[in-house]
Amino acid sequence: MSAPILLWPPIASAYAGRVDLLIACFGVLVALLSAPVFILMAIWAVRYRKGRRADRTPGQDRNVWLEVSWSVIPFLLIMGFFFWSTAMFLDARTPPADALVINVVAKQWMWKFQHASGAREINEVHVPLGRAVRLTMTSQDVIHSLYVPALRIKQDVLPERYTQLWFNADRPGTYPLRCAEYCGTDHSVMIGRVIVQREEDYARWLARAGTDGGLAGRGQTLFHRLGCSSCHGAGVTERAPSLAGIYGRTVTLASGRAVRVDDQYLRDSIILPNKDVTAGYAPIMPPYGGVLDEEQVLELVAYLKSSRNGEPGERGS
Ligand code: HEC
Ligand SMILES: [Cu+2]
Repeated sequence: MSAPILLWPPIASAYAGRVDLLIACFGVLVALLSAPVFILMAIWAVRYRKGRRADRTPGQDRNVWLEVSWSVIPFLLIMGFFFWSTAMFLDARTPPADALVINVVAKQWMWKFQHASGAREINEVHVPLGRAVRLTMTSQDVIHSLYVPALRIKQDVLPERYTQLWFNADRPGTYPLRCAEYCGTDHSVMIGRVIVQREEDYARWLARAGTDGGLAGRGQTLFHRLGCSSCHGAGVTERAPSLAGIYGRTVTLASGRAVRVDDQYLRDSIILPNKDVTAGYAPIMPPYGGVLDEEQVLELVAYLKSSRNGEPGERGS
């Protein structure tokens, strides 16, 4: 798959337009601040060149206000850009609470996507038009970086960690997605597509893509198959803490530290249970790092999150 090199990628979200505006304005500012320096340098280099009989007596007059102004005005302009870009940065880091979550697992050399419905895709991700979408991303091997030029978003995808991106595409179409972190031999073909569809087309696609038990459903199956339920089953709290409604709760660790349970905490609890042992329990949980791939871990996490109102181990056990 090869696409022509675009100097100005298409704009597929309001955020992308704001990024372009910021860059264009910053470009103009830098040009305005540096142009006088280079123009005067050129003029004076010619005027005072060797052999030219020019008046070389040092100037006597000093204009304090002129000197103050050329320090203060650029400073204020730059601070303006600082606040402008910081506001955009914070916005880009804060997905709306109701965003549609799609999981991403990167590996040499492909992109895997998991939808909450259970639908799975490789190197292609369908998203609805005009809805906030949050990507929870991790890598199965080395560091990758998910980059969608048309949305002006890019974020490193790291092993052992969940990173996030969010966007709200407002123009239907198919947009390239690339890996922006050199990740080995076939890095250059680690290319995918973001397919932005109108709500009804998206719904049709989702129905056709199937659910395969649903993401949380697959997590539930794993929960039983791996024996998690034998320790964390409903009503059993002597051996292991209850996992019902654990997401978003604050847990006290044996070290005395209190942590809020998020995706990363759940992941670490499964892969490296002895890293953060819950207060009041013996560290008897076996590590599942070697047993599970990242997609399965995400399924388990989805299950534990979905059990906000239910009891993990209760349903279907
Ligand atoms: C042999 C019993 C046992 C099995 C099997 C087991 N766990 Fe645990 N689990 C524990 C114990 C004990 C703790 C608390 C101590 C700790 O944090 O290591 C715990 C802690 C946790 C926590 C953190 C809970 C908190 O309150 O902080 C999560 C999440 C978790 N387990 C998920 C799982 C999942 C998912 C599986 C299956 C893949 C599983 N466990 C299998 C015993 C078990
Ligand atoms: Cu890569």
